[in-house]
Amino acid sequence: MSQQSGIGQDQWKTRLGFMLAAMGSAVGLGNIWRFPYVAGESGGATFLLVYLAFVFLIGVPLLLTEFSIGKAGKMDAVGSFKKLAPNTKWHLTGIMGVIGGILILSFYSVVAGWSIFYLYQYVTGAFWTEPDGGFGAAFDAWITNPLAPLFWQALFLIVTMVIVMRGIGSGIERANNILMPGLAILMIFMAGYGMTLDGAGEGLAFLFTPDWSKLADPNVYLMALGQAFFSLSIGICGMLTYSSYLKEKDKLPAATVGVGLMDTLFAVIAGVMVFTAVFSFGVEPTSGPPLVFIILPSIFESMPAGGLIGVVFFVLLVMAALSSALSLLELPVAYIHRTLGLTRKAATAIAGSIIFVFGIAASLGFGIWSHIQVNGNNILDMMDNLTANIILPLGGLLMAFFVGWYLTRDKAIQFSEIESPLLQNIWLIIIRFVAPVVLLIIMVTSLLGI
Ligand code: VAL
Repeated sequence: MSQQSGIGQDQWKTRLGFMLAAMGSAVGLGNIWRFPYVAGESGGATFLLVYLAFVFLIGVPLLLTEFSIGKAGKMDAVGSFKKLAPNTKWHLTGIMGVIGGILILSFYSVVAGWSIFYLYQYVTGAFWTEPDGGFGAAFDAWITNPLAPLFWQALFLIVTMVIVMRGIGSGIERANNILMPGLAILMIFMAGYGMTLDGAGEGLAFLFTPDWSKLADPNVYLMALGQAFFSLSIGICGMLTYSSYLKEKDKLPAATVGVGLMDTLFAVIAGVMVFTAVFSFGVEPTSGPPLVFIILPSIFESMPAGGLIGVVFFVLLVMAALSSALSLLELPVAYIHRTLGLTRKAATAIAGSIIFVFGIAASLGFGIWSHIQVNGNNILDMMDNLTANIILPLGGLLMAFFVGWYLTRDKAIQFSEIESPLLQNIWLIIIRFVAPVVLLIIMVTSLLGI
């Protein structure tokens, strides 16, 4: 335990441990479940291009901004703002982050629960052959079932809670030390396998040959921005919370770039893995959220040893979901732990229960509450859109203003730990001008429905 960190928080044992945990937070369902279908719906390679531009132009500098606040504040999302800006309203950014984290994990755990159930179906061999009525009907029957998905969702949340209860070094860090290398090996294997399929070239073309006319579609920008924020876990203060557990000597800039690069690499590898399979079996890449639950199982079924491939795929999906869920849960846990003065275990039990209650709504939104819709979006879609397209970019914008404008230039640079004067200036220009302007334009455009 270090006295430098607030409320006797424990710390990452090593810088690598922090990096793996932050990568674990970034790489998740966002890369494997969300990225391929959002890219498929929003223009494939054109989307990828805009996405990459956002990740490196805005995402990575904002990630460093978020890390800087946490490392300097050394407390949870709300406490860090209070410490760095006492008697101001800046801590509301942290509160919004805590709410955002709770909302994301609520729907995230639904999809993670489906993933564990699918894994179970592959392990028992039930999905090695097509179920009666096909994989589409099986998926529909599954998600509309009111009770069974809740069981798997609860199981996922319990595993996440047990790890978080054990703390930073012995819980979250240790779990990510196993999850992340395992995930990397499985994903590289799957993408490599995808490339050997006949017709894989078409999938690669879809992902890597841009259609320039799509650049005129404003929706592509909103979706790419939302995806960049979601994927890098920026704007909800989960990364801020993680960086508050860093030791003073562990520097931020290299870790930030490492996380950005790895997350992007994982998204591209997931894209290769999914689209090579999708195109080699002649199915539509634009089938939306069910892509990995309907299309991929049908493809696995017609592959040699497809059942085993299914096992590997769903193992990796569950691992990715778990490593991200740890950061989403740690965010409210750290806050509740400090403000209510509870033990970590009690704080985790409270946060996990709140999340499960919201999660029930997201799950039932596919079945008995499917009549609750806004603009054709069910409860899960609403939570997803509200967080990815509004709360995350708004959180990012507020953090950019906080570090770029509220803090003095010297403080901002000191907290960022960037050493090169050139990079310091570039980073400041981005967080002061470029990121706010781009974020505002995209958010206003989307709110006005232009
Ligand atoms: N960044 C993660 C993901 O891409 C979570 C934390 C939203 O899935």
